[in-house]
Amino acid sequence: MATTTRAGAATREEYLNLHRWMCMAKALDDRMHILVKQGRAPFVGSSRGHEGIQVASTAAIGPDDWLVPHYRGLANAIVRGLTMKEWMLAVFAKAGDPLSAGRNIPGGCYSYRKLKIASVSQVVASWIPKAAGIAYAAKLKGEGSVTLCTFGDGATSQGEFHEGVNFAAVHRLPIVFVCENNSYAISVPIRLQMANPDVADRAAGYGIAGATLDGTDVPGCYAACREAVTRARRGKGPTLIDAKIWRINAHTSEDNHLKYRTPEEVDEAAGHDPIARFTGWLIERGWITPDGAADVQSRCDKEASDAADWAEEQPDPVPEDAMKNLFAQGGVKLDTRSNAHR
Ligand SMILES: Cc1ncc(C[n+]2csc(CCOP(=O)(O)OP(=O)(O)O)c2C)c(N)n1
Repeated sequence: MATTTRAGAATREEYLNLHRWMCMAKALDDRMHILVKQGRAPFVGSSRGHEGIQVASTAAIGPDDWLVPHYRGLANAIVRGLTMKEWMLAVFAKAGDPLSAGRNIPGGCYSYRKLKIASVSQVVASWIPKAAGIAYAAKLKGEGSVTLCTFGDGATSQGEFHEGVNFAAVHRLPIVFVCENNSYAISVPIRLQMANPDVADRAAGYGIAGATLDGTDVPGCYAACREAVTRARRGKGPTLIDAKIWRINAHTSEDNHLKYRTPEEVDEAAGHDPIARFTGWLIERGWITPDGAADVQSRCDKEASDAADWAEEQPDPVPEDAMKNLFAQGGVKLDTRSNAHR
């Protein structure tokens, strides 16, 4: 995890880590698209275009903090320590998949206790009140941890968004909400989703801090997220961040976005690739060369391809395990006395 040298600024080495994590996410994303076309994998919910805000926000929290990301959060999980092999075990629904033991569509629904990643769900916005609950528990227990909760612009139209953010605001919870605003909810453009496209404007209504960011600007996002995490950790309550980004691919591999986006718009989105922008920023500072950056990407591409070939050969779950890990085993003892948590 990155640590700051001064407020909001990371070191060269830490920025190079952010770059490598973004390249890892792109490599896995590209490889999954190939696997789907080859009929070897079922599905991709692409994170292309989201990588900048995802690595910046996740690097801003520490290993003891909680991550509650949305289903598009591949780069978030990579920053926490998810390996390419682990991800590919999930893509091929193998028995050793640490995310859902082969139970769910890739990246769609999972948790990973070891990496403190909780409650990824396909049910849009359902994880927002749960993230507030995790932050509430941390506050009651005096753990000192911060929760990072991410979601898309479409999720902000759900009741759960209001319930989760309002609860967090009232209880001044240590939580950072990040809207990865790609301006689409599948085919529904933002103008049909909300009359004010600036989600962070709603922060004032909840009495919390808000920030609107260019989500393709990695250093800017990192600085703003560090500030929000520091605010949360100091007991100053939640921040609602609106990071504007471009969805480079279709909603998922099941979606044909040319039914509702023009080819020109799709080209324009590709021109807002956060990896290209951040690579340019690193090159300008002399922190990486163009060849060095290309080398990082091609190494990641090879690792993703090798991870896929390896994962495909791993054992499938056995039928007898079909119900395993779906329900609590052996009963859970709850202490229901009021204030028992204190
Ligand atoms: C409660 C619920 N309603 C509808 C859906 C179908 N659905 C899946 S993803 C999605 C769009 C969500 O858009 P957004 O929150 O902006 O995130 P994005 O996928 O663009 O990152 C919808 C409507 C769902 N999964 N859950």
